Amino acid sequence: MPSSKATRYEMDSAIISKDDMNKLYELNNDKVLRIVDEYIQLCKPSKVTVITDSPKDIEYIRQRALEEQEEMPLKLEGSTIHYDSYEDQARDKENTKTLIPKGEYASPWINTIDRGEGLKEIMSIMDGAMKGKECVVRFFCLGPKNSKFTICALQLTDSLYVAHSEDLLYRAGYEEFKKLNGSEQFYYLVHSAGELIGNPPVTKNIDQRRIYMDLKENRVLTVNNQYAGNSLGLKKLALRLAINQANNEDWLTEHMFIMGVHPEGKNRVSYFCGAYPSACGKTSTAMIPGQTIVGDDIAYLRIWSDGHAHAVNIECGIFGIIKDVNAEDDPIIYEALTTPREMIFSNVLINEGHPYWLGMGIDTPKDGFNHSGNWNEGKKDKNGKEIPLAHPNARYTIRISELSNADPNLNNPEGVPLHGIFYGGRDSDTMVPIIESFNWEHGIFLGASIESETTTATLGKAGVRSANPMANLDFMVVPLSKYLKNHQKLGNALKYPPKVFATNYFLKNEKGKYITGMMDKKVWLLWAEGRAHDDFKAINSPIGFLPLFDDLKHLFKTILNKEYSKEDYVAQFSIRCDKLLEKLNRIEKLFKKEEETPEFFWNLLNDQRARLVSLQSKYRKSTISPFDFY
Ligand code: SPV
Ligand code: MN
Repeated sequence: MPSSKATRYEMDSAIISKDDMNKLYELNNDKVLRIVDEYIQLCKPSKVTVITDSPKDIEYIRQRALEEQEEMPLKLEGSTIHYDSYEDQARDKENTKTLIPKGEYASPWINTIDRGEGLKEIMSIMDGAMKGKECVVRFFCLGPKNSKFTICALQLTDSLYVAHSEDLLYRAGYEEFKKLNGSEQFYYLVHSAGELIGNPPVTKNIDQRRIYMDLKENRVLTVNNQYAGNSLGLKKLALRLAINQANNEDWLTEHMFIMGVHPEGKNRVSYFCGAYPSACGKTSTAMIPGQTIVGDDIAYLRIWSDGHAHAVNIECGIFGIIKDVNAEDDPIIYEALTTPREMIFSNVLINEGHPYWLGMGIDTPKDGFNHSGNWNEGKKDKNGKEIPLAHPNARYTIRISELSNADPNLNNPEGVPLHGIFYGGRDSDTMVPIIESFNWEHGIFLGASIESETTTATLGKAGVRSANPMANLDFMVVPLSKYLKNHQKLGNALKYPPKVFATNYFLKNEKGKYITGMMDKKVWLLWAEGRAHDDFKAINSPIGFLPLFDDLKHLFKTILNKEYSKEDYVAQFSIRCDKLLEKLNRIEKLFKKEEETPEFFWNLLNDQRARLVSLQSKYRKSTISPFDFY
């Protein structure tokens, strides 16, 4: 029970100042005090600093990150560079585990460890992990302030880079914590980069890297890492806590962008969310020219009184892949990254104080400093692998408000009403570029069937096809069956459920060449927006609603000034029955592993299969042209 006057803790005055103690007392929250006390005792930092929302405190973090060389200033004013260890360049799936109490069911793809055992292990690794370092105590707010969506989060970290990144990525929450009025309803995230080595200092004991989710306590403990996907409590770590919470309530936590779509000459904006696995075009969809961005990574969705689902971006910044950001393909981000402002580059090449990355569209230097240290072209790592000039998963961290296409509703406590949802994968030979689901439940089926080829954003081999329901599988901490039922429940409670679309930007021909252009996604997007307003008719095909040729031809001409041919249409929108049936088999196999996959899901899968089989036998061929349905 929260008390009206928080207990006075006797923390060691040699490591925490009276002023800082008072900042904690002012929150009037016993649980905050308890947590800070417990983890100081465990991690044993030599200093503890409490950071409020004041500009002075925030500036302190910026300065300290530079002093500790966790970041180094670059020539472009306001920008800095941070490096993670050569072996710490992506999310570590293997050592990211959910603590499961004995006897509780967990889906087979959730990486788990017995709660008691896991806590014992990580507490022992964290014991003394902050020795000789400063621990900062930070307060943030997931989602806009003063909103039904708001979740407060407390972060303890000994990484000034983590603390600084969170300033760019999350809303300040010290004042929001006061409003909790002593309530224990908040997440807490404790991180230590552990022992550091080298210059710039990077995590030494990578083999002791652990990221453990404790749903029972709404906490995440993470140690011996720096890469943001493993270290930033509020990002993929709080995402997992929120997935758990949402699935025990009546809302959704999704790995989704949120964008405003602005069809020309129509005087309306329609909001869309989209879930794509890493490096499958998510940020580039959210950044399509002429549209506005609310968020690029994580959304909360709630049933709203106007009958729509409303969505908020839980973040207010972007931790984006920098590879292939260039003036032509990503003009808005490129412009932001090459003009002065506060931003953090990570794991890119630095030469004479300027950052360089893969695919930036300009001549790049043959030497400099990168995630491997001093670098020159041809340098190999200890496994004999040639080191590229920057890591393919190198990143930039920037505030959305710094972008010219920031949506005015970014911080709206009501969120934005959703008209559509996109699911996208990376698939060279099966799915059409865009398809609309028959209805909400069929949309769940499309989302649950996302497959993609693995990328460099997770450790391990790249290029392997894997299923990734709702692009959220990496973060799943509840049984998939429960998650699907929760989706079903939400849509059924909505008067106006969003229309659901599956996209695939990666379709190739037999020669292995992409058969859609980089910017074609703008056409798919505006077709979907039009469908949400009944502007276009569609083909009722066995796998969902397909666009009509004339509509696409018109959209290609008006949006991209491109001639769209019947040959393009047939190559892109033919239904590949054999491939689709193979895909269904893979999906079936996956969901059979799950206990209690809901019946509606099996019905959808079986119906889809039956429709494909009968289509194939009707036409006596396995690839059916969309014109056959005219
Ligand atoms: C992703 O990989 O999905 C990201 C970056 O958004 S990370 O923080 O690594 O999750
Ligand atoms: Mn992501």
